[in-house]
Amino acid sequence: MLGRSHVARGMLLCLSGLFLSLDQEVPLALADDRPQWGERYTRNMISPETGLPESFDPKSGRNVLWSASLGNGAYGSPVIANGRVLVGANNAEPRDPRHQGDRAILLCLDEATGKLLWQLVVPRTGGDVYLDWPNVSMCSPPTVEGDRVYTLTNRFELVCLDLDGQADGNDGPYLDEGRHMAPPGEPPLEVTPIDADIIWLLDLPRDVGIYPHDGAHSSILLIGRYLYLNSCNGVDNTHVTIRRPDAPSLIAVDKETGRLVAKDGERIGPRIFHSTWSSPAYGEVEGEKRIFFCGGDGVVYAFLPLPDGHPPDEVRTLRRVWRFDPDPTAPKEDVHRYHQNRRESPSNIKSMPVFYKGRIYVTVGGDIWWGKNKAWLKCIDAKGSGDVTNTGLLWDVELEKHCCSTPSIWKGLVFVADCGGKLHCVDAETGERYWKHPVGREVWGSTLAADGKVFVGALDGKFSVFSAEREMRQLASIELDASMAATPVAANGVLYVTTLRTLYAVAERARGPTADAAGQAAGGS
Ligand SMILES: [Ca+2]
Repeated sequence: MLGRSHVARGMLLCLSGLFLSLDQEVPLALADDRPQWGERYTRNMISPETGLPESFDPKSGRNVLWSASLGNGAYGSPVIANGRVLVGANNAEPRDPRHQGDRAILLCLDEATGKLLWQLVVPRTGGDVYLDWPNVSMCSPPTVEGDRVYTLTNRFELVCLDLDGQADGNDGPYLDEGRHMAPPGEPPLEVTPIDADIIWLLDLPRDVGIYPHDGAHSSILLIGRYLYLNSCNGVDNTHVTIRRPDAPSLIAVDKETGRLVAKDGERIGPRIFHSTWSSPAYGEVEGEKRIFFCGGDGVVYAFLPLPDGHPPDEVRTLRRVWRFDPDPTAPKEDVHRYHQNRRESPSNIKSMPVFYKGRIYVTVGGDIWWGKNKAWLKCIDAKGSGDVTNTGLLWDVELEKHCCSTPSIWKGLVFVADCGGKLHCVDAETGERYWKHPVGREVWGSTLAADGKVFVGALDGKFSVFSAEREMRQLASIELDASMAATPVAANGVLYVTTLRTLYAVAERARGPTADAAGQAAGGS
């Protein structure tokens, strides 16, 4: 790993023209890939990368290594592994003339240059927009292990892809890529080296029996042989009916075969207020392994992971260890009666739980579209068993208004943004609030804490950088070309900033091409 990172880093630094001075300043052991969303297992939105810039300027190219056009609807965060950057895009500017019209796309770019290597192009489901939003990018940040990429497409297909794409041939068992990338009713397309290579595919609506709602969004947790993911089961387009109340909310799939091997038995379905958006985390509590999962009912659950070794023959039920209801006085029955009620409603959880020093940090509150405004950051004891609603809460802090953000816990401080456009700094031990500060109109992504800084992008296109300290100190505020709904990501000494239109690779003292030139290199022709 270090050797490859060293090579990738060397290439990047050569491009920046500063390989000597930076190499001396930055310990190589800290530069590494970021092969999933958030820190591995814990989901903490931090990074050990160093030497990240305080600011950058897309117009002059200052501190911009390269940038890539993502179309005009990019909501997903990038992942970086084995010299590639994987990021969602749409087809507003077709990269392959065979694909015209609306598609959800996953781009695989070269880490050093941002040039396109291959793309997964997926036609829309069509019909009901609540099953697959028009013009929205592929939203799920993939999880990469070795040369395998695991992700959820806009059609709620769990796929395993070859990181090398079709360049080294079409690996099976799945060999129907030509049909997969053609819209329904149209003949299969020829598979070319620029196309993704699907290894296997599990269709969650067809094979697992879910009825999804809104954009497919899952960041897969990979532990040993098993993929754990939220199912995206939710309401239908009436917003008051759950069509598949018995469908699972959390599933486990064999990464080798794509076979469903386990699902939860909590029957969360009838209590899902909107959809199942939160991806699971993992941690060990006093030597006991736990998967932490937030259901669409706004409840935090701890499950036992499957034992290591050969996958079970049957589909098992995941054993629940505890449940914690972070909003116990909110409505629990007939929850859809509270649809559009901005004062009284169930809470839901639109972010990931973060495991840190034996505790779970989670943001919870009213639904951003249809529920009450109230929202909190809550800190829960990760130990215990049974219903720990009355015993598990360590502290909570009220946020401004709704929250979609996963916290960053950095040197004893929690940083979290909210939909009221505020960034909060809270003591991780006690919950004491040190400061809050406006960062834009509304934040849908999460913060990144790294290199002593906190980075956050807002829906109004404002990108802010703060010092990760108890005292509020803003280092930069940058106006970008479009809204930001993704989370800043750092890997191999580079900061990645994603707007709805552009992915910027940002590195200290880099002097790359301007956004327009790089966008053509990555996405044009
Ligand atoms: Ca291949």
